[in-house]
Amino acid sequence: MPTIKHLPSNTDSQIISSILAEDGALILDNVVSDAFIASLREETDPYMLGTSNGADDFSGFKTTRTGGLLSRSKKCQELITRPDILSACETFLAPFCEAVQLHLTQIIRIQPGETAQAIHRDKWAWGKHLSHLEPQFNTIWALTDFTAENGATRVVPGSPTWPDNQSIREDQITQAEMQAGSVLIYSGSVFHGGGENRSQEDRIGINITYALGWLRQEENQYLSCPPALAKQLPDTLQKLAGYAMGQYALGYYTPPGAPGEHPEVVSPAYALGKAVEHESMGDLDKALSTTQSG
Ligand SMILES: O=C(O)CCC(=O)C(=O)O
Repeated sequence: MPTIKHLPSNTDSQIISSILAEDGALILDNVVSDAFIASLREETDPYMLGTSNGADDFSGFKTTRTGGLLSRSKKCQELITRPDILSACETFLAPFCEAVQLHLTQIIRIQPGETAQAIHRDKWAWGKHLSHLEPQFNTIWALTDFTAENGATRVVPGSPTWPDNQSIREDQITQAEMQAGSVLIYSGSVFHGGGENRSQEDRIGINITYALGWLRQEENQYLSCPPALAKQLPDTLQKLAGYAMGQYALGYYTPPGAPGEHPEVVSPAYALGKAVEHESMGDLDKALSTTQSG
């Protein structure tokens, strides 16, 4: 039976990055406290409990998925911007981008009687066009213990470089068993899926994922967290959500209005009331030096 490495919460980002490249997944044990989880659940349980089950096999007929956590939960905001996680994420994705972004936030509650989800790669969200690169850095924070019985994530360690059409045998799959407060970190390339819940309790995790800054986000952050809400967020979160240029010329917009009322070509930061350089599409020097050196 393959295994997932368990590492201490203070593991260096370089080590996380290299294990992730090879194994596709690892667990950091006991990163957040019971008190942290209790506060997070106080903020998010009302939304989770008001969420209907999935409408198809992949989403899970006995699974609820609750998003929009960027604006709904301050504790979730803390998880998103943890310096240790962001540093590991940036190290891992650095070969493929100049900036990372928030990809999705989702509380996944797998309820008793749920069957195992199909094994898949998360990067298939973009179709099968990205087989040559690593677009994603993913986390699932355990809000309850994750056990083999209650549906701990099924993972195929060592699978990031396998072909997309690889058939997966049961003996190549293990489960991310971990205590509440631990986090499963996994790549967009590793084969994995939600587990079957044979227990009498819910398995609850909070899935926070990041992606290359030049890709489309799975959860549309501009709609889940529109400017009126994004204005209230700290700067780091605004940028991660996408209220910043992705790189030169990437993501600018033209504010609607009367002729001459607004500058013509601006960073999304303008929508938050921030002063931006007039008709600037970002840092051209940086873009050119990246192109030349790349
Ligand atoms: O909840 C889990 O353990 C994994 C879920 C998953 O892989 C997915 O929904 O894509």
